[in-house]
Amino acid sequence: MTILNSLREKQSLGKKSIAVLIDPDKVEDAAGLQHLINLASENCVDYFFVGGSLVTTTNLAEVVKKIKESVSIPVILFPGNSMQIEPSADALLFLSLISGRNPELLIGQHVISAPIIRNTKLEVIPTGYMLISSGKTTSVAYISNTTPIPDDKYSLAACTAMAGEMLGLQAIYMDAGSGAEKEINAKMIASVRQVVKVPLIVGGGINSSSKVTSALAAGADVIVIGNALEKHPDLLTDVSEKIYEWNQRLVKH
Ligand code: 1GP
Repeated sequence: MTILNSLREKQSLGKKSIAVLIDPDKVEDAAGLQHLINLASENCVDYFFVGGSLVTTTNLAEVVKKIKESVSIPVILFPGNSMQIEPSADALLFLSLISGRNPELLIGQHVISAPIIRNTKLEVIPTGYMLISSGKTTSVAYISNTTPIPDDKYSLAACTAMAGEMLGLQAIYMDAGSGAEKEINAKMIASVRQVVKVPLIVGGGINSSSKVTSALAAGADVIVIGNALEKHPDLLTDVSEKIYEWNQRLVKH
């Protein structure tokens, strides 16, 4: 089954997933990476997202290789630009930054990367990428040269997601940006959830299990957590417990 179909199936059952984001730039050493991979496996993480808005190192392939050698958790590329394509991953979020008005990130980079992707076996997941303001300027907002949607403009976010879905995008990723001061608020997530049927991925600044619960209740299907694990890898246990509890509740009812 494709990753997208598995996401759809889980969504239809109300089951939630967790994705661990690894930014190749922030991998300090092989031991730290291995620890995180092992921890993810022990805690039944569903996906690895690999990428970053500015990847300055050349270890993307090594990071993917290390994950693939160690565990069977699917690796999904989360590319900041067309240079971050690694054929040995399983899938690629083909992101169109629909919250912004930078043509390069709406379609330009896609034109450049399409023929390269065509020559790989990567599963392409067309994804509407929406940046939501989180207080301070994040790397992704700066690098993408776009203005995130203000975090109280609920209908703006809803209409953006709706348009993305009408354009045929198969998932929506709402992101406050890595290490965001404020995670995306529940009302904002719910506003988007109410108007689209595609799987909803939510990330940025999620650094506690209570924030996970709030995002799940608001309608997120996949929770992405990256930055917080760099300092506190053990947080993953709390977070995955929340997801497990949520999914168990479905089994009981
Ligand atoms: C960033 O959504 C991801 O693009 C994850 O954010 O690193 O803050 O967890 P964090």
